[in-house]
Amino acid sequence: MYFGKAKEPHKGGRIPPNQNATTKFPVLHAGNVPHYPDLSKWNLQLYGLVKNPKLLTFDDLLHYPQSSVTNDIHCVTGWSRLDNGWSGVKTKDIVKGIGIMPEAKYVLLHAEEGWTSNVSIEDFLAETSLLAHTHDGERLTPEHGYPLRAVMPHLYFWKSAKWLRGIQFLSNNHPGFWEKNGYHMNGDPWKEERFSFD
Ligand SMILES: Nc1nc2c(c(=O)[nH]1)N[C@H]1C(S)=C(S)[C@@H](COP(=O)(O)O)O[C@H]1N2
Ligand SMILES: [Mo]
Repeated sequence: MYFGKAKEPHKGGRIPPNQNATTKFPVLHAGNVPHYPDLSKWNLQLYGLVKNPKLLTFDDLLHYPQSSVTNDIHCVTGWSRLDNGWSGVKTKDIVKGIGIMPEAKYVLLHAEEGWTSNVSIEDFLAETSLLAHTHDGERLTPEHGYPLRAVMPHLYFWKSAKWLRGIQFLSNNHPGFWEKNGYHMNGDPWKEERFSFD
């Protein structure tokens, strides 16, 4: 349920209920924008319920298969941005060789400053889920998550952690930053899973 606006019919089937398309790219986050003048200080940790934990540098990441996808993003505050071009590494490619254990059912994404978001392992490994370094042909700007962000377009955009630093595989569903503050554990925009009471 969403109290902000009257219900509208889906527009052309691409805009989830009670969302409005914008051509702008709003910037939304809690906390500060990190800056990396030197990418050698950045790394990405894959850990938790995996047989082979990994610590990847940005250069390692560029040696994985690179994918480009176009998709629509839907922010829980009501804006949707259509036709975003993203490039990076698909989540299903980044997990190759880490040996995810069968008990791993959830993923907690860790960003700078301790910010987190939680998703099911199916949502994390969805065909459309990407770890992106590029948006519409340009490297991410600091505000939009440089050097690496998650993009899971089938969920509200708050799940898509900017400034990603860790991917933790867990047996239980740990609420992330917004989820602890009343946002939905799943966050499917087509079902309007905005708040935990929806
Ligand atoms: N690390 C981090 N990632 C985050 C957030 C945040 O506060 N911190 N906010 C989320 C929210 S609520 C949204 S809508 C999108 C916004 O991404 P954008 O600023 O690139 O549009 O980032 C998501 N990722
Ligand atoms: Mo958001």
